[in-house]
Amino acid sequence: MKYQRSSQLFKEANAVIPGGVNSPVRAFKAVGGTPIFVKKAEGPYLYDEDGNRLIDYINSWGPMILGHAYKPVVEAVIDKAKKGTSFGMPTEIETKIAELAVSMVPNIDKIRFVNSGTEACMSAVRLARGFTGKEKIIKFAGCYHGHSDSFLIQAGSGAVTFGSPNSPGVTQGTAKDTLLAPYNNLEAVKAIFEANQNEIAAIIVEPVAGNMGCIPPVDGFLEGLRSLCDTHEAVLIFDEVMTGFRLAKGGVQELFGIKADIVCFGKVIGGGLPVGAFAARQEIMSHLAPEGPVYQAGTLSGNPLAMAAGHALLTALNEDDEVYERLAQKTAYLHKGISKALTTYTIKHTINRTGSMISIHFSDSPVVDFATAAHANNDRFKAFFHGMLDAGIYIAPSAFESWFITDALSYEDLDFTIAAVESVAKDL
Ligand code: KE4
Repeated sequence: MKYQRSSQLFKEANAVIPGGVNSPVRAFKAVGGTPIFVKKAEGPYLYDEDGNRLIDYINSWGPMILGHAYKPVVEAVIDKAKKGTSFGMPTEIETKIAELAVSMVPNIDKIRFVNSGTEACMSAVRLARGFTGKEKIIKFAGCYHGHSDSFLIQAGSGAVTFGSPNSPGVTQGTAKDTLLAPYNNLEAVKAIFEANQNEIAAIIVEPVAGNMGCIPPVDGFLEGLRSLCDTHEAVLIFDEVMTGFRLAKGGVQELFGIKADIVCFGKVIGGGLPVGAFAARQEIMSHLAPEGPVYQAGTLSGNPLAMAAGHALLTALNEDDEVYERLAQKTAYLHKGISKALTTYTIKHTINRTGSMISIHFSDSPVVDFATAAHANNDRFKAFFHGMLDAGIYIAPSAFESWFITDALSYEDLDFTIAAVESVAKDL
């Protein structure tokens, strides 16, 4: 059997870890089958415990933008580890990566490092509430900002509605302060502001969504959110955990020329180690402890190994003026090839793409929000996922995820992938 060792390891894991995984999406629940256990990875390739080589289009959900085991990152971590792994005291490397991040991203004066994207987004909302003195937040159905209670809120239907918890353990008290709108729907956001005059502390948004598949903002959407926040004195939080340092040096703020008030980071900023961060202009960050009253803390925040990994990766991205164009061109090439292959077999599909984020939806209508993403033929996606896996290609184990392209991919890898799509498409 092709995944015998992974199956055995999954059985052992299930005996001591809930669902056998430390993050649910890894369990393949959305696509069925046994999750793949990775033995090692290098460049664009994963090597699983059964000796299969897979071309990786997830790249740890974004961080591996220059490939797995990227030498400068590995060497930086080894070098740091020899000098101790954690002190709970300030170190110079934290300032170095902070200075670099602030130099790369517009509209931020200061940055606070934490240990995950969840922590970054959770802390950003608390800071926005502390800064504005208001309590409610607006998020978008289908956008994911981590597993903090305020974010695990699912509307009933797509229109403006009070949130209701979509996870046990989230209280009604929490849910009432999270209001939902459909992504790309400015009218719904306007209605929420009208119905909650002077109560909205912030909008938190994935400025290019990646948790419903990849969904770009429609023209005017981000500009409209900016204008509504200015009118209603609310904070605009860009959750750039996925897009930060991936879509451009300065992320979506640079790509679309829109100013956020607070920006959240994760994934790439840590070079594959546990790092999240949130950043803003001094007027807002001065409210954060110990400078200000909004409390936030973390034993391993600014961990020297994680900072060294992130600093090495951001340095490489910052010094290469062509990397983002190369990534965008490779993703466009993949898009064209996959679409041609699927069209050959008249497979209804739509492909969304921004920079090095891309997703395939088996739907003949545009995918612009959660409802249209959910409308796609996701049974067909399951068959596609397993066909690609058997062909040696690892794509997102869910239709509600984006793929993440790494610059380590060669055009031969892309052609191999396109050929695999063609071979799988004929049986879809
Ligand atoms: P983490 O806490 O998982 O580091 O980050 C949460 C988060 C926040 N914001 C955005 C836009 C995110 O995409 C994420 C996490 N992304 C998922 C992938 N869709 C992580 C994978 C997982 O949950 O295992």
